Amino acid sequence: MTVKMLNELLNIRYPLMQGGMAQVATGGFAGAVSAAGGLGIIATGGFSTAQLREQIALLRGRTDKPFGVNLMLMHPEVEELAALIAEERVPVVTTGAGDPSRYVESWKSSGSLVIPVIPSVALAQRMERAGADAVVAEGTESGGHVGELTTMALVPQVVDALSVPVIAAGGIASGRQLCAAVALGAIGAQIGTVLLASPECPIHENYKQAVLNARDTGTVVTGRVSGTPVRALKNRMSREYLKLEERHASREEFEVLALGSLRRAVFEGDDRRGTFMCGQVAGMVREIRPVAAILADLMEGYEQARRGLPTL
Ligand code: TUI
Repeated sequence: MTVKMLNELLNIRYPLMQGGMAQVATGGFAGAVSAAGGLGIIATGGFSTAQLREQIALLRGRTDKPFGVNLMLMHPEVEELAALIAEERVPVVTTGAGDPSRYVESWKSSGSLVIPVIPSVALAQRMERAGADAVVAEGTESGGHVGELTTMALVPQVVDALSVPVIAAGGIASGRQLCAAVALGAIGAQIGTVLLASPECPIHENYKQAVLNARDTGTVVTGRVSGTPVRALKNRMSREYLKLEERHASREEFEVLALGSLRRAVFEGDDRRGTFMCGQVAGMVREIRPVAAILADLMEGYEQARRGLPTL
């Protein structure tokens, strides 16, 4: 039986889609990913409903390739954003940080493919029952809001539990890792961290440099004890956060520290008070390369890895 890979499912060149990337993934950036042959995705985290409408128009003005919108379900305007996504007939909808079940019908009836991002088998099964066309199984290696399981443990368990296709995410920055994800039963991969180091990515230069400088152990998860677990680069901000967690600080103290911290990283490059969301593969990212080169290298590395697998 031949498997339909992500590129065929989405009618794009490569089996690669971009992660949600709150505050980062504008219409311009997502358009660059789609133009390069992946699936670019506009993030809603950081945009109002009116701004999302503008970003979709901007992307559509630059490329007629398929694209997606990621609905961050903790967004204060979640209902309005969900309605706009249906109205705009966005080709692909991904979701994060919650259960999108109640919107799936409306998106599907307006013609979208619905691909929720999930961190566990139970949520994956709930998404299949709600009518999802596929799921992204995202391991804790990812940047941003993460679950507990690693990609290696999560992906095959989700593949075995579902009949719809599974896309792997978390810890994928090279062709070798894409090949491993396909070996686990995924039809493609969602990538984020590796795309931060591109000229097209609209983050502050300090953010890019911090990713380039990071080593394998350069990220940490804050909020595992209190609230929402988020993986980001280790810096003064994450250390302060962990200190608050150790002494079981109040919700207000966390809010004062964390409120606006992603914006301070993305727009100001503030290494002291910013949250530089980033995955564990930061240690593999060594240079700034155009998005098209990043995607092409991933695919070349994939073919090399496939051919290089030893027969036992
Ligand atoms: O959503 C992500 N990654 C994100 S969202 C984000 S924006 C943000 N900023 C600050 C604090 C929190 C969020 C940055 N990165 N990945 C997909 C993902 N979804 N990871 C975990 C989940 C998830 C968690 C709970 C999905 C469903 C879920 O359901 C709970 C329930 O039962 O409703």
